[in-house]
Amino acid sequence: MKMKKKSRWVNVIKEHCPGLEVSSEAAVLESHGCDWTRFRKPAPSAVVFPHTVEEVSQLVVVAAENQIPLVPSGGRTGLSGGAIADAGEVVVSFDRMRKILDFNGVDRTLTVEPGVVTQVVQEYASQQNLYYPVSFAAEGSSQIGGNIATNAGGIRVLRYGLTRDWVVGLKIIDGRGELLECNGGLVKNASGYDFRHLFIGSEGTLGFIVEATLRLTDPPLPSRVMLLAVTGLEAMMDIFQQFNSALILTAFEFLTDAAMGYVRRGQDLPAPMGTEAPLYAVLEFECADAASEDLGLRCFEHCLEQGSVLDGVISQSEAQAADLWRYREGISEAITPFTPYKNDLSVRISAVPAYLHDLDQLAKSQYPDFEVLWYGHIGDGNLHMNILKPENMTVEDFEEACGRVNPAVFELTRTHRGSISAEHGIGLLKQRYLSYSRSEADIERMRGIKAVFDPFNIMNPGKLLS
Ligand code: 2HG
Ligand code: ZN
Repeated sequence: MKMKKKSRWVNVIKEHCPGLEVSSEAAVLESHGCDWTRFRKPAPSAVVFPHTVEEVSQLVVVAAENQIPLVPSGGRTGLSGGAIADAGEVVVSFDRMRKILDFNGVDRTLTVEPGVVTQVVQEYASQQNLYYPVSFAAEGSSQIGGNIATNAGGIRVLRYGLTRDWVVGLKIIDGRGELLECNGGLVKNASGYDFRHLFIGSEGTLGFIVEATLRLTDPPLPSRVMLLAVTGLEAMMDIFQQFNSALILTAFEFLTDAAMGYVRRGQDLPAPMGTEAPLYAVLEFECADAASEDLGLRCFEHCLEQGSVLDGVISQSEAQAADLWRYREGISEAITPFTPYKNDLSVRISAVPAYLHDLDQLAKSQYPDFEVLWYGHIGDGNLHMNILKPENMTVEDFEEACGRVNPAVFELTRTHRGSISAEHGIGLLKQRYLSYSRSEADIERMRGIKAVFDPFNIMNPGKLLS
């Protein structure tokens, strides 16, 4: 794309959207032209900050008429490059659309603009004595529009499901600039195709979310968090089975000893217990009374006797629970300085041991010179495989080296009937591997759906689908 054409785009937008806030400041282009991935250089031609739905619509109409590619931008905490603008696109930031629009105590719903931060939703719900359960490490800066566009998961999916399960209404501006109202907050609505679910997880490729109505639920029961030193993978799955059948688990996560080392060094955390182990589990269970706590301790003792657990700690207060969570939730931030190449893989829960065993063998043979860290939401069958960049290697060479092994990783994932993206999306970085998880016929159907909602191919073009 020639620079002349790109700068014309900005002028066209300025001319036809006179009230729209537009920035071409270098620092803003740099900050808003990418997400948390560090494998592409941000190079948008402008960042626009609409304040209203009408401004978004007007912008898209102008973009459609002039073939201007638009990249939606929320909290930019994504890990697949879904919010990267590296080819002169115009970034559409939702930073100025941060209002909570309505709370309905009878319906137990909260209607918000897309730029509202996830944690603000959680806090608002809790002030109403209700609960928004989607939770993950980036919740302090991620925005609800981005959560919905990527169907964000996190640590409590095991108990509460994904973002998809909490969206009861959406307003969308599609690729023609038209407003779509999806489901309007209804619990039941059997009136045909539910477009809402097409937009959830579409990574901004079909339309932009301009309003969302979220379902809230009862506040959670008190809980306890345990951090367990675990002897191996089979043992990990036994422990999951034990606790899951005796108690109501709200999370079941794992990390390897290497990941433990990085999070401790990166976050300056003390050893959680006197014993070291190849794997650690962080689990959380509902604990309304002494009987549940007893049951939790009995499960722990049983695992200890069986030899699957070597040691463990249990929280006695909310502060201690938060401290234990840091060993799991702090990993991603702690390893960021090592420019990790991320694969976010999933298989059915029952397939985890065989899959992880094969994957680990593959990693050892294919990445002999790289350090590979494992952690993730093992109770959902979701593994985060992070390959750390050696200090003396360029980002380009490192990405290429990881890319050479990807086909084997994804082929193995296909063999185990899993997915190449569990919760981070396809974005820019995983797009060329989509066919490992979706058939050519499926991809063709997706293209057909995109053409319906985005006939001019201006909504986050080049992401998800090529
Ligand atoms: C997590 O579960 C996030 O911590 C980030 O999904 C995963 O760093 C990653 O690969
Ligand atoms: Zn995760």
